[in-house]
Formats: sequence, structure tokens, C-alpha cells
Amino acid sequence: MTKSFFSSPRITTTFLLLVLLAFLFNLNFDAFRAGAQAPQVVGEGQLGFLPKWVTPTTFPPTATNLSVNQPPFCLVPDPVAFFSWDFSDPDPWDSQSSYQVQVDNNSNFSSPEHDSARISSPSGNYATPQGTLSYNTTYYWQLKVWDQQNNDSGWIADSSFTTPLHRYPSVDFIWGPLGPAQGEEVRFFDRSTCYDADGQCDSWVWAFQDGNPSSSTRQNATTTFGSTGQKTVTIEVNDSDGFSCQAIDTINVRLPLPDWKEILPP
Ligand SMILES: [Ca+2]
Ligand SMILES: [Ca+2]
Ligand SMILES: [Ca+2]
Repeated sequence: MTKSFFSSPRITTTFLLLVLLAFLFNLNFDAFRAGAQAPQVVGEGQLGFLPKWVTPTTFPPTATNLSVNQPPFCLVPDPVAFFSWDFSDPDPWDSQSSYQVQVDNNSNFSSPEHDSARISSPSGNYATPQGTLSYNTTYYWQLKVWDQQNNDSGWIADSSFTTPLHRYPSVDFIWGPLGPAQGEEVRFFDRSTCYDADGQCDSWVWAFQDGNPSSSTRQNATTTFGSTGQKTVTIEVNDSDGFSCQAIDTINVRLPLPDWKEILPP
């Protein structure tokens, strides 16, 4: 009678241990294939769905689709940059716990003009605070993200961006009389400020809804509205660098007052 291979308790235990080791090794082997960087060991019990005696490996995150945008220059008095990215992690259950953004006019990030410091947030967007960036400057920016196991991506650098030469025109105008009558002459006065070399605005384009004339290229213009109601007035101001901004306002044009005729008492 042949003895069964598994009848010895010692051999059975050894066999089961080998199976378990092969399973764990294969788990790590797959994980190594999934990511280029070395995995990090997670502390016991950090991943709730695994038993405490399993010490799984987790991988550092990265960020993709990095982009930088500057808002419409006419709307902001100082340069601002909006950054965005997508968090990416080889561990499908993992997510972003925090991020950090640095902005520097030195490509090696030796002296950042702005450092967000580490911010605990799952957000993929960040904007520089007002007053941190200067005009006429090329900036570089880099990003670091952390996953829920405190693994970080390392610094990820994106393309540079350049702020405008100087501030865009700040456009404003006034007019009188404030509530003109239909057919009454209305005078418009430019109150804009330009920031080119000589600080003087260089050209103006007015548009008057239902006005006669309906447009003007003078700095201060005059028109007469041909009907009553809300009329839109637009001015576009340009400086010598071609920086152009607009201002829009509405004017309420009323009915002309009747002509009064004095009637002497009988
Ligand atoms: Ca991870
Ligand atoms: Ca710097
Ligand atoms: Ca000028």
C-alpha cells in the first residue's frame, strides 16, 4: 500500500506555505509590472479590506494633463495663473490627499516666487494669489501630489508661461446729462487709464445704440439718441502695444418734455 503524499503533516504544512509564498510573491510581481517606481509598504491595517497579517505594497501617485491658464487680462489688475491636473495612481483604490505648487522665474526652482506649501485637498485646481506674479516675466511651475498612504509623486514640472508686458487698459467713461431726453445731445467723456510706455491711451472706438452718430473714434464723443428706453453704449480703448479692453453701460433715454406755453389769466 502506497502512502499518500499528504499524509505527513510536516509535508502538508510545507506545501501550504509554499503556495502562500507563491501567491504573495505573484501579488508583488504584478504590482512591480504596473508601476516603474518602487512600491511603498503600507502599515498594518491601513487598508481596511486586507487582513492585518498581509503587508501589501502601494505605489506612489503621479499627475497627468497638467495645464496653466491666465484669466482674461482686462478683468484682473495683476497677473494670475490657474493650474490644473489629473491625479493618477497605480493603486485603483487610492486617491489624492494633498498637493503642492511652486512657481519660479528660475527654471531650476532655486527661488520660487510662490510656494503654496502642502495643501490637504483632493482638488485638481490651484490659482496663484493676487500680487504674487509680476508682468513681463516667464514663470515655470511644478506640482507634487500625495496619495492616501502619504506617498508623493515627486516634483512634476510643466511648461512655462509668460505674463503680459504690462497691465491692460482700465476702461471707464462718464456722460451728461445722466438721463437725456430723446433728441437731446449727450456728451461722453473717456476716463480710462493705459499702462504703455507713455501712460496715455492711443485710440478709442465708441458705439451708441440708436445714436446719431452711432459710432465715434474720438476720445470724448457726442451723440443724440433717436428713441426712448435703455440704450447700450460701448467704448473700446487701445494702447500703443495693441492691448485693448472694453467698457459697457446702459443709458435710459426718456421722452422729451412738452414745450410749456404760459397762459395769462383772463
Ligand atoms: Ca498609491
Ligand atoms: Ca525666482
Ligand atoms: Ca500710449
